Amino acid sequence: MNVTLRDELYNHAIEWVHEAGNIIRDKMNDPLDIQTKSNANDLVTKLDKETEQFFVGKIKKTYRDHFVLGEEGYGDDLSSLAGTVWIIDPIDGTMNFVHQKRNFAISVGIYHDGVGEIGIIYDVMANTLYHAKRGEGAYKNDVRLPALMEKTKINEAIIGMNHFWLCENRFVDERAMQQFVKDIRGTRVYGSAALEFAYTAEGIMDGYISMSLSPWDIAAGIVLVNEVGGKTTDIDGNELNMLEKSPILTCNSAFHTKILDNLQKGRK
Ligand code: 2AM
Ligand code: CA
Repeated sequence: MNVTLRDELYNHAIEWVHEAGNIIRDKMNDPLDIQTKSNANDLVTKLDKETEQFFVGKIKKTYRDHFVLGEEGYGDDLSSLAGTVWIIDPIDGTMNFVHQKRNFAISVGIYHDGVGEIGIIYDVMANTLYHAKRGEGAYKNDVRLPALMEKTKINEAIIGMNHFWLCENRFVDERAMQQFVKDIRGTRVYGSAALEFAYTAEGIMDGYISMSLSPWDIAAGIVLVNEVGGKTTDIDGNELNMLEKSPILTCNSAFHTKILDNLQKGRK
């Protein structure tokens, strides 16, 4: 992708993310009109939908030939990542948004011919912007994030994961995962995949695993994690298909094989 165009997209994306953040903060105490999607705990509100519509409106007006892949379905129905595709989660961590009014993020990944060029994750209530351009490093606000440290000791690792890994599940033997939790230093559950990717890029967690994430949950995060030398794959170590849901692992590259080995131990 042409560097001048990429810089322009980056500036527009950051401007729109801040505008959307202002709208969310202004309206979040109005009635949210909460509905459910795939199950009773998969929430969506009026503001998720309005925020996605805001982005689709801005993008389609400014870049007629760009595509949008968005969680709430106001974008395009894509069967390929050819061209420039904005992959957007208007509110990542909707349950946190509804119940806690914090710990949710706007996630915008911009891909060109399938390559992640720009990643932006905005923690709306903390007013913290994680942002990256491929090959130019990742930033938290104005501070460049250092490359992730070469770590070796899994017993010093903090891994983001939720309790579903420890209950009976269709991916791995829960007893193998219970042992994994004992072997590492600690686990964390933040409830926003985008923020968990951002924290992994920041190096305050060493990795994050999730059983089923969609492209909009991870598109921006992948670019951030790549820029600090981290690695993102599915839980078999395969490259992700960015048009499908996948079980995912993102982490400090030093731990990639070790975490995969643990996931494989009781693989069903
Ligand atoms: P969301 O808030 O945009 O739906 C919660 O652990 C994380 O998983 C959030 O990033 C959430 O994104 C994502 N997620 C993906 N699919 C989900 C589902 N079916 N139900 C709840 N959270 C889901
Ligand atoms: Ca969402």
